[in-house]
Amino acid sequence: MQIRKVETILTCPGRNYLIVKITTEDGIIGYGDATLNGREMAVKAALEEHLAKYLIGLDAGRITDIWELVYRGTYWRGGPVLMTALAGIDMALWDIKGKRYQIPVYQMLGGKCRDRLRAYYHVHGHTREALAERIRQRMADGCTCFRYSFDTKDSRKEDQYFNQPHQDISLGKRIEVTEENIKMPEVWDTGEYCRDLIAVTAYLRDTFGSKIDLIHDSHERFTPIQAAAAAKRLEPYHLMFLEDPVEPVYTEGLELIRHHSVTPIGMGELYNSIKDCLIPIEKHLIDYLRIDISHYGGITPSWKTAVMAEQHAVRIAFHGPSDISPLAHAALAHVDFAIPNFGIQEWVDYNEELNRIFHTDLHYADGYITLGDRPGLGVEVDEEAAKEYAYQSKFLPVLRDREGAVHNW
Ligand code: CS2
Ligand code: MG
Repeated sequence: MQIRKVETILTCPGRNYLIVKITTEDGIIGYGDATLNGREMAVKAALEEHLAKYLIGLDAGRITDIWELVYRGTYWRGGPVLMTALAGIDMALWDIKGKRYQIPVYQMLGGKCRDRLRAYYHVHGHTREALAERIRQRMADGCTCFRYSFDTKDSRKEDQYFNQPHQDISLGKRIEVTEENIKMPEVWDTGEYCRDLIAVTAYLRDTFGSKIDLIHDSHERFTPIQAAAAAKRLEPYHLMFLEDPVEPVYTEGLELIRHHSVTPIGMGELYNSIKDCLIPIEKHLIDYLRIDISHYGGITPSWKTAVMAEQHAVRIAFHGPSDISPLAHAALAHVDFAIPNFGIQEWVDYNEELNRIFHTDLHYADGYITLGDRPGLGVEVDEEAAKEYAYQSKFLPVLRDREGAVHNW
């Protein structure tokens, strides 16, 4: 099982995805996801120019050893670009091992702990009524948990809103940032947003009672004391969790939130290594860990972290947005199925183009995800179809406050 080739495939079936393809001497092909939204070229170069050559000739079965080699053996370590490159390699190696022994990855992690995964979708409404309507539509498909967002009314100006900046493209709300509009930042006011957050949440709870679970993603926009105040005021509406209330650097800020409130906290899509989440997990500062399997170095460290989190009653709710590929969704689902402390899974619909490229073994129906028993990650990649969708240069949005200063989005 010597590694013969390490290649990348960049494709844009709506959004950009970077795939790692590893081929062994005996002809086994493994695929992994190395997509980092808005930084695809940096990861591609890291893989092709800097990491691939270390791997040629190594035994593909030595996954942990290769992980260590890439992570610290080559000196520069950590950060989203390198950890995403490493994740692509790691997933491809697990895929190869599964194909070699003809078993799914979850079997290598101890087998399934559950028959299906509960999933949640993003729902966005310009107004609270539109949001409730969107939830009703999704409820008709069986979904019972929602990550809700809304646009915030500017109380100082008639008919003006602070638009939610990070909308999922599938909702048709996302403002694509291209070279043409890259200099046009969106404006944000956290005070106004927080006021609406409490009111909208109260409205949703009042409208739906306990029929649904609610998650709100504040996307690191609060300072620790703002987050503590929001979490306290949200208590009566019993969220499943308040996501990313503060930036990951404010670990002590999480203590402040805990001190004031029992609203459960979810954190993690910006964590890149086990060191980032060690203190939040061990000190019980978070309830749901939301690491992104593609930005955290892949299956190997995500599974180890999940085992550690289990010892501290922290549940896993992997980051699973539309800006990572179905290969990443497959990888995280194999881990989700194999761990006792699975919490919930963020989920998205795939468009037709994606379905042409990625033939996955995951199926969503009635609010739950099931996984078949194909070997490895269980995803067949149609490389010819991938070639039809050329890379498109796209950028991440920028938020500024009313005075023009940069604000977290
Ligand atoms: C969001 C993401 O899904 C989520 O929880 O925070 O959509 C996030 O904005 C993107 O992954 C950024 O690329
Ligand atoms: Mg998030």
